[in-house]
Amino acid sequence: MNEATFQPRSLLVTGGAGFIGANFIRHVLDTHAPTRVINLDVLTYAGNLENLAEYRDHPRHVFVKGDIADFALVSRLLDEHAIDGVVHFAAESHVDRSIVGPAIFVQTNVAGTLSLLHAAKEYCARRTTRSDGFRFLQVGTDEVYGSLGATGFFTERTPLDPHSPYSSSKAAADHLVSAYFHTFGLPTLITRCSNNYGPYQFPEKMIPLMINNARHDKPLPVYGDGLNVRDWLYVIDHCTALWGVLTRGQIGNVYNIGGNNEKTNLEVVRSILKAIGKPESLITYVKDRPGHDRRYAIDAKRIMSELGWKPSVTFEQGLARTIEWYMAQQAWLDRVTSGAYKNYYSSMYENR
Ligand code: NAD
Ligand code: TDX
Repeated sequence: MNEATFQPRSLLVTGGAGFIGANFIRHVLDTHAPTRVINLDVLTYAGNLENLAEYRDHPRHVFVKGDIADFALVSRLLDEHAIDGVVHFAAESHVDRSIVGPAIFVQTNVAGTLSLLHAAKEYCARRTTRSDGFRFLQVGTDEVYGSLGATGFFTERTPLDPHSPYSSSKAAADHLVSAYFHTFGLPTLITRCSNNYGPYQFPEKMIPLMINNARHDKPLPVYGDGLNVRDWLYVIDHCTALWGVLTRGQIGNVYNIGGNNEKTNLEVVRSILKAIGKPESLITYVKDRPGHDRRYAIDAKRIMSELGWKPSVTFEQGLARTIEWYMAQQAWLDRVTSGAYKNYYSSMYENR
């Protein structure tokens, strides 16, 4: 691996109460002292501070409930905490929800990202310690590239061709990030990662949903013929890749991140049933997702060769770990599915 070129002292992490953001914050607090984390999250249905329960009083973690589109709040946080890096996870992230209600995806993923970029640009202009460096890392998705046939891979040069309201809003956000780099010189980086799985993922996404249904002997709803392919990456491997890009990536670049773990949805669902000891008769084919992308596959050569990153676990190891985690954390799953998790902020954070 290359030597680190940038060591952030104070990061603004947006969307840190969500799935990947929470895993990233845990990873940074555990392994990257002395970096401090200011966690800005508005706590939509997907934000769950229980994901960071053991870190509530961590001396290097500050949680702020607020919206990325609140320009005044973001500007104040940047100044007050002398932020030298923004890691931008906050988003509406579920494709099915974007089909039912696209407007919030444009509001959060496009307008929210624009507001955040503008606050970062203005902050950089008034900073006195500019020589210390600054990074804005946009956490993007491979879905912006569209859908593949039976062969081929997405490279960083693949033209963007998003198909869902979700991926279109993420593509628009990536373009805005690029515009702020080219037009205003904001030091930006963009990553585009394949499907993540692991602890703390909201059980609307396929893997935790199937685990949760299987443990209750409920039908496992497989869209269409179940032969759509996703390229799965264990969430901790995404986090190590993000840290690598943040600290050693070349400003202005895009980095694809992927695990070379292509699986059909049916293969994944069968593996889950086998691991939990439930019958395949639970598999239920349901109406396909409109505009359902057939196949994603990432060419991650750039991050591997430039930054020396590689995944630490195979899909089989990661899935076994994930299933074990969900089976051991059934109380977490129950509080999410019952909605009780929504009271966590008011009971644990307000009136402290
Ligand atoms: P998630 O839905 O679990 O979490 C999103 C978080 O953002 C939540 O905590 C939510 O409360 C917060 N948020 C939403 N709107 C906000 C706003 N206006 N202001 C502040 N906070 C807000 O999402 P995730 O799966 O953790 O994904 C995180 C990021 O990674 C997203 O940008 C997503 O596009 C990207 N990504 C996800 C995957 C994946 O497989 N999950 C893969 C590649 C990229
Ligand atoms: O009930 C289901 N049945 C099913 O067959 C669900 C929820 C999904 N699926 C299929 C659709 C997809 O082919 O499983 C696959 C994975 O679906 P999701 O978990 O919804 O993920 P996907 O749509 O691929 O998008 C995810 O990966 C890229 C994340 O939600 C995005 O935020 C990320 O950018």
